[in-house]
Parts: sequence; structure tokens; C-alpha cells
Amino acid sequence: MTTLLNIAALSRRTGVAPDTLRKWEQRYGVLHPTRTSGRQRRYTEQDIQRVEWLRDRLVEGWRIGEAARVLEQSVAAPLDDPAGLRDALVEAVLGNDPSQASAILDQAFAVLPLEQALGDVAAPALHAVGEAWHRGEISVAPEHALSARVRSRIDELLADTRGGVRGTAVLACAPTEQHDLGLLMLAVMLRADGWRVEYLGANMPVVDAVDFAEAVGATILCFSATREDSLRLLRDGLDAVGRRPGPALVLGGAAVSPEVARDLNATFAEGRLGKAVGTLRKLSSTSGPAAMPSGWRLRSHSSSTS
Ligand code: B12
Repeated sequence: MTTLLNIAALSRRTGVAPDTLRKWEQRYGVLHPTRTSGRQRRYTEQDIQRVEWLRDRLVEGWRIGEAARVLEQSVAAPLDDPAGLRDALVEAVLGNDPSQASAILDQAFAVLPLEQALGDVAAPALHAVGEAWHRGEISVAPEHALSARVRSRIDELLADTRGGVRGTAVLACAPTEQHDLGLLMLAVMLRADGWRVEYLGANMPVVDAVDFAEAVGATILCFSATREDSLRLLRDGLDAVGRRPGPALVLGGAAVSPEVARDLNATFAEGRLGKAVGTLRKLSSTSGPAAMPSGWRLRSHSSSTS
């Protein structure tokens, strides 16, 4: 049986004064108590959760109106449950409900740590929606709509160009590779970790990425390959460029395995995004290019004819 609380009990449980609770209810409509026959308010466990969530946002510096708006747009899933948000997002996309999909993404980025919003909500939703497209269950339009939404979210986060305490990371997709969202997620995580990030995007000629990384004095150069075809072209490109002093080479993406990376004298940094960021951080903290483990070295300008 559900326990119902009166306003004094709700106030004790949450540490929010009864007057404030009444104000939140009347002005922002964020609580929906039932009433006893004597018109006394009664609150549910869900109300407690909503009040606690609002309270925590205010502590983080949000304005009450802003927090209340996100709360009102929230889905049935508990506010900070990544699996619930992921499922609700997939459902909204498959059900052709773009405004709901946007609201859920907003919610995920607002209430979850960045790694969870990207790794536990956006990435698995992209997989699920994309697979539905590959199976022919939906047209490509909803998949593109979700990709575009996630991309614009990440672009906002990347727009802040400060950073660089840990060094510069150049990120590129292998030649012909169009799957760039995973790499873009890595970009924003690195940015949040204090890197200066130069994101070169999809379908990048290897030699151009290498020259660029060298020119900007990058600490690491990351390539992403999702398909075998693009991995083969990446391998060919790296062979053509040769091994010279310069940034450490890091490989990731669905087509890359630890064996492939070892074979190319690169560091393998797959797995959860947070773990990949940790691997890159370790690389940056080694004292210089010569100390980098299995570091792939860029050619010098004097021998750049290959
Ligand atoms: C979305 C999608 C697309 C979108 C891509 C949008 C974009 N701009 O990224 C579009 C519609 C363009 C597309 C096109 C194609 N796709 Co597609 N696509 C997908 C799908 C459904 C999801 C990929 C995705 O975004 N995942 C979410 C991201 C976040 O995950 P991720 O890429 O794995 O990245 C994670 C990690 O790998 C890591 N990571 C990634 N890169 C790096 C790099 C470093 C350095 C590090 C540390 C970590 C890291 O970070 C992420 C965090 O988790 C997959 C299905 C699947 N199961 O993956 C198929 C899939 C990848 N596509 C596939 C195919 C075949 C194609 C097409 C050939 C289809 C066609 N006939 O046109 C084209 C190829 C285009 C090209 N030349 O590259 C195949 C690939 C098969 C293969 N192994 O070769 C898959 C597996 C689908 C399938 N089941 O067959 N696709």
C-alpha cells in the first residue's frame, strides 16, 4: 500500500520548508497532491522524489523556474534513471514524437553526469534506433533526426573552446568512415576533461590528419573506424605516412580491436567513454613523446614525401 505524507512530513523528509513547497505547487505546478475529505494535502513517494530533485538543482545553482520546466517535461521514467531515459527516448523516436525525444534528451543532459548522458542514454539509443533502421523497421528519417539532435547537443558542449591543460587531442574518422558520433562523444568528454580538442570529423585522409596534428603540436591523435573497409584504408594510410616523432596514436571504434591497435603500434582505448578518457589522460601525463607506450610517431616535415 502506498504511504501518503502530509506537508509537514514531506518537509521533514526533504528539508524544504512547507511555505516553499506550497509556492512550488501553486506557482510552478510541480506537485500534484491528492486531498483528504478535510482538504488536507497528501503527497506520494513520487512527490518526494520530485521535491528532492528540485532541491538538488537549486543547490547546483539552477533557477526554480528553469528546474520546474525540465521537471514538467520529464517522462514517466524516474528523472535520473539512465535506462528509463534511454528506453523512453527510443520509444519517442520510433513513435515519431520529436518534441518528446528532444525533451528527454534535454532531461538526460540536464540531470545526468555527461558520461552517463552520452554513454548510457544517447549512444545506446542511437544503436537501437539505427538497428531498427538497418532491419528495415523504420525509414532512415527518424535515425537521422536523432543523430542530428544528439549532434547539436554535443556541438553546444564543444563550442566552449577553452581547455588545453592536458594537451591537444586531434580526432578524426578513418578514410570513408561516416560513423562519427562515437568520436564526437569522445571529443566532448575530452573537452570536459581539460583537453584542447581539434575535431576533424568524418572521412579524413590519414596524411592530412597527421600533418595537422603535427602543425598544432598535438599530444595525441585519435582515429575512429567502425567499418572494416575504413580500417583497411586507415592501415594503408598509416603505413604510407611512416613512423616518426610526434603525438601518440590512439585507435577506437567498433572495427578496432586491441590486436589491431597493437599491430599498428597504437594505443587501444575502447570501452566506456570515461575509461577511454582515463587511458588518454595517462598517455598525456607521460613526460614526452619518447616515453609514450607503443607510441606511433609522426613523420617530420623534412621527410614528408611519403
Ligand atoms: C547511426 C548509424 C549510421 C549513420 C551514422 C551517423 C553518424 N554520423 O555517425 C549513417 C546513416 C550515416 C550510417 C551509414 C552507414 N552505415 Co551505419 N550504423 C549506424 C548504427 C545504427 C549506429 C552507429 C552509432 O552511431 N552508434 C553510436 C555510437 C556512439 O557508438 P560507436 O560508434 O560504437 O562509438 C562508441 C565507441 O566505439 C567509442 N568510439 C568510437 N570511435 C572511437 C575512437 C576512439 C579513439 C575511442 C577511444 C573511442 C571511440 O565511442 C562511442 C562510445 O560508446 C550502427 C549499428 C551499430 N550497432 O553500431 C550502424 C552500422 C555501424 N552501419 C553499418 C553500415 C553497413 C552502414 C552503411 C554502409 C549503410 C549503407 N548501406 O549505406 C553506411 C556506411 C557509411 C560510411 N561510409 O561510413 C554497419 C557496419 C557493418 C560493418 N562492420 O562494416 C552497422 C554495424 C549496422 C549493421 N548492423 O550492419 N550508419
